[in-house]
Amino acid sequence: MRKFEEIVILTGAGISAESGLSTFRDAGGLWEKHRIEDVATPEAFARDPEGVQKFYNLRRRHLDEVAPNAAHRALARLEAESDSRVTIITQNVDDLHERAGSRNVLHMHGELKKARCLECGRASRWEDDIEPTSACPACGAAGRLRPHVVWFGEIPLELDRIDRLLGACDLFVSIGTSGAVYPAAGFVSQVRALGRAHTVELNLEPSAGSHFFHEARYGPAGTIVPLFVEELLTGR
Ligand code: BJW
Repeated sequence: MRKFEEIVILTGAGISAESGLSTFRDAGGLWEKHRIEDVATPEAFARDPEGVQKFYNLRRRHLDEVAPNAAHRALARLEAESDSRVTIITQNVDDLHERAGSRNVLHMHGELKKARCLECGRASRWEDDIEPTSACPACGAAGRLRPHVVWFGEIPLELDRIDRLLGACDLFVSIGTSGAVYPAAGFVSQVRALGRAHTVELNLEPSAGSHFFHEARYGPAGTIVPLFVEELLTGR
């Protein structure tokens, strides 16, 4: 294994599956039980704010019942022990990377444990249910909080930083994502177009963009991610 200086890791729902969080598009996933149009668009929130809050309140509560798995812990170990700069770009709204010890994490689709105020625009830490009368910790406005997540048709977060990271990396690793949702699904081709980074897919099965990667390993993240991290750290 060659030595890398700037490692960028894109993660998706598959990395949290073995912790007990549902993915979206697998059999039994969230989009089998809920229609995207009912829970994951700004129009759904405008039409049925209570139904949408309920969907996210339940998922926020569920976070307290799960724990990081071996894949999250391996990525935290990589950041702590490697000489390379390691950045995780996660599409996940859970906090399992942080709870495993990762520090350099960008949440491009937001965070379940934050609420955003429609009045002042600030995102504040939020542990409990968002109620119809909940007040914004920043400006005090009542009944104006929404989940701090990125719905379909909204612009993902941190895109300028992500663009710079993709341009600078010499290793790009994609873990546990189906490659169905843009712009994240296009990151690997963006990196490949620059021609300087090695690209690796770690997933249960080939993703929609699997042919873009130089290398792929398939299996449960809790098994294949620790092995891959061990290779990176030992150079073997
Ligand atoms: C395992 C495993 C194990 C299982 N181990 N692996 C037509 C063409 C192109 C684009 C568009 C289009 N029409 C519309 C668009 C844009 C749209 C889009 O991409 N739609 C597609 C459906 C086509 N995108 C957007 O709207 C985005 N915004 C946007 O484009 O803005 C415009 C803009 C962009 C850039 C610059 C300027 C302007 C916003 C997308 C927001 C996505 N939001 C969600 C919900 C977030 C909140 C929430 O959690 O509820 O984000 S949708 C959902 O999908 C969630 C996820 O982050 C995202 C990706 O899912 P992910 O993580 O890949 O999960 P799965 O379930 O799909 O896959 C899991 C994988 O894990 C599978 O491969 C399994 O095999 C694997 N796995 N167990 C390892 N143990």
